Amino acid sequence: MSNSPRLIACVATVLCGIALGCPLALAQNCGADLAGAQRIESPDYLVAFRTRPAKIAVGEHFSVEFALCARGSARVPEAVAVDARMPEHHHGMNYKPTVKKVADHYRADGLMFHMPGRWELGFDLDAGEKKEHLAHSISVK
Ligand SMILES: [Cu+2]
Repeated sequence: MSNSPRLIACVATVLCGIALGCPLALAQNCGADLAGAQRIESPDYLVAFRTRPAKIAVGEHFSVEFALCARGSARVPEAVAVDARMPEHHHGMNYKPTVKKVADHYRADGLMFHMPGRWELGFDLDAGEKKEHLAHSISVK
């Protein structure tokens, strides 16, 4: 891994949290190492993600690589879960993805869209008292 200033800033931000008032200039660079990532933004958080493979096939497992960044004085989430559902059909996936930290981003493995249609890929951020759900719509044929 390189010792880029961005990585150091990222690690420092995670380590020091909100109490020390670390500079969170991070949001602009969120997911900079994930080429082609899409962004989901809320006032407090930003998720930059890409799927692997990029084109999701119905009935085949895929992964999601993502970076999670806090904006302003928002507290860095302690935990994040990834899930997906079909809002129109009122059901989720048949599999529960696992999330692990990989270098300065995360990777969720074991997702599968088992039917065609519109899915909502969701990220559940848990920053203690504050919980937030960020979602992105993905249609598969
Ligand atoms: Cu469905």
